[in-house]
Amino acid sequence: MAELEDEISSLCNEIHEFKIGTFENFHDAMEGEMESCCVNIVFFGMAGSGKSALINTIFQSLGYKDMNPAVTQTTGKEGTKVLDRFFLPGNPIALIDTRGYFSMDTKEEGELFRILFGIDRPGDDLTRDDKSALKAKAAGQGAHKLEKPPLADQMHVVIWVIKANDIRFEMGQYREIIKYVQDQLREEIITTLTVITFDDEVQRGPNADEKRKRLKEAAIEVTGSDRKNVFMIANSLSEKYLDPVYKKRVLELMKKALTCGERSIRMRQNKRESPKKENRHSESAASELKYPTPVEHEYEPLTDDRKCKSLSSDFKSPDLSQSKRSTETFEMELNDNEHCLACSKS
Ligand SMILES: Nc1nc2c(ncn2[C@@H]2O[C@H](COP(=O)(O)OP(=O)(O)OP(=O)(O)O)[C@@H](O)[C@H]2O)c(=O)[nH]1
Ligand SMILES: [Mg+2]
Repeated sequence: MAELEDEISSLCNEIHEFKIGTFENFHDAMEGEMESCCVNIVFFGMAGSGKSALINTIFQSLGYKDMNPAVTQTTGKEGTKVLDRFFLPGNPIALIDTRGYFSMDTKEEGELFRILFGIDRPGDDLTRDDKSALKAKAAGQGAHKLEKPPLADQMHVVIWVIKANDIRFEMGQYREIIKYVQDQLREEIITTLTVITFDDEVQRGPNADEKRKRLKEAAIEVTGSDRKNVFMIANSLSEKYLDPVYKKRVLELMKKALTCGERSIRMRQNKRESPKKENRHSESAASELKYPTPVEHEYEPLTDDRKCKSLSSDFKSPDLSQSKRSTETFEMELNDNEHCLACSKS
């Protein structure tokens, strides 16, 4: 127990001390690009899967006992309807809460990509009406068609939240729902971490360990997350108590999100066609300045731990197949035992 407490305290300290550049060197950053840049961690998932509760659990795990910033369904409200952003006090870390999905139709998918690329801004209404249908139609199916704001305003890591006892998940329907999104995230070099919530209910049911194993396997297949990027937790429903085992997992999730987020920023900077060409500023200036869309899809989704070669013959998206592909080899320095972040499977 004392060992667990030590691990928790050490993880907590590491996160509290996090500054941009803790895990990566941003050699290819444009002048001014990293100033006031946060690691943007976005939470996606089906409605009611526990995204907002997870944000509150993260605050609790980091010792902010009196903070429950995200609106959960238990507060008598319907759930998240506005794109919300919560900063961890004193850290360049932003947690972005989104509205839950129901079917991942074109409206919902379009909304997901607009959030991912910083086109929908914190505070924006996420009502899915005719206006959002028009926006989705205008972009078409394919996020690469959207003009993107500066990288600092885009999302850098995705946490996909799945409710353990969601029947659609158990029946394998999620696979269809998020396949296209998963391909796009990989293409954009954005790692997906998966959190399976409601572990307390799994624990109470029969054959809990067996069920956990099955759920984990299914999650790996559905979200494309690496095995070590799947976390099973029970959210903290009372402000007072969170099981230390879950607390440690939540802190490990956060540390992983920060390393993945920083690496996504570095790799996306590295793959830009003309880095350092011009100053890029963050959010405040973003509304006034128009930057050329960074050249995306230069390289195929990365597939190997140490070398990521381009030119995929089996990449399915018709739109992407028309985009320019480089024949160069894209090499990355990875630490031992680490996987290329863009690779979802080891
Ligand atoms: N037992 C249990 N309940 C949970 C857990 N996580 C969330 N809940 C409850 O499930 C309900 C939905 O949680 P939210 O966090 O509001 O879900 P959401 O994904 O943000 O929902 P939307 O914003 O509508 O998409 C709330 O009543 C939470 O208290 C969990 O791990 N275990
Ligand atoms: Mg919510």
